[in-house]
Amino acid sequence: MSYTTLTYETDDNGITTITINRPDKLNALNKEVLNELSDAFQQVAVSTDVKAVLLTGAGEKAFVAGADIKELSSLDEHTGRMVSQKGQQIFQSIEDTRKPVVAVVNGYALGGGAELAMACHMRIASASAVFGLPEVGLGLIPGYGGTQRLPHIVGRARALEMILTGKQVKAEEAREMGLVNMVVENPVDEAKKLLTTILSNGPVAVRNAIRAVYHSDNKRGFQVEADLFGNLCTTEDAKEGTSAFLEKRKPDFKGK
Ligand code: CO8
Repeated sequence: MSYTTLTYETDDNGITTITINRPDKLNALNKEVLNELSDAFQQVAVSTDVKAVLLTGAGEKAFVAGADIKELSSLDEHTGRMVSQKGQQIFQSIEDTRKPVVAVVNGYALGGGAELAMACHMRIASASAVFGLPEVGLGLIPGYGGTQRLPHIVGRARALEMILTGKQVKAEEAREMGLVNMVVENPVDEAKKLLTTILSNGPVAVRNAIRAVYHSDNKRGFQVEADLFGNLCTTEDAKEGTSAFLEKRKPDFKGK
């Protein structure tokens, strides 16, 4: 795929690395980045070559330093709501990806950048990572899903503390809060290792597990889990996985 503000590369294992590439602006999310991200995740959804996604930002300094503040300064009530809804939809399409999506966070993940990382299924950080929702300091609030996703990830009280103070949280504290899965020296290598482990499991099971977990915050979640479990019982993968265990051999999953 060819983009102006992103790079998009798929390796032999089906891991697609999407890199937001505006390092001179700390990878801030302007309209073009958002449109290209939207397109890239549509490609991910339809491509049979893509099995998993690693999303990161170019350069050492930032994952993404937020929405482009230059673009925010001229919004009115109508355009502000529209821009917020459009970003929410794009981030929702990332969360809805039925292939595992891991954010690799180096440096700043602020405002829309933190919200983007939260829309990914898992987050792996380097020690330089800094998370924060500084919008109140700009007279705004998070508008790309941050007020909704952060409480689910870290709990309401901690989410309110971050959102109302705008304070920055360093990598280790973010790990303790559950905002990142791990803090490691080589987060790209670690993310690829994690994704490779996930991809060794039954692909339909992985897909259904992501769906089931994202229903865990509503009462229908148990019903969804049972439906998805039942659906898996009809797959060749589940027959292969259980037979392989009983026959003491490694499973050979076909994704069917
Ligand atoms: N938007 C636009 N440009 C940015 C942004 C940004 N968010 N962040 C950094 N830049 C630019 C700087 O303007 C600068 O450009 P130039 O060289 O042309 O002057 C370049 O990137 C480098 O930045 P700095 O010189 O500031 O680098 P420092 O190392 O001194 O500072 C910081 C790094 C602390 C990260 C600093 O850049 C900063 O505070 N950035 C803004 C962080 C922020 O407030 N982010 C939240 C933005 S609001 C938001 O994300 C709302 C999301 C919801 C939107 C809903 C839609 C309506």
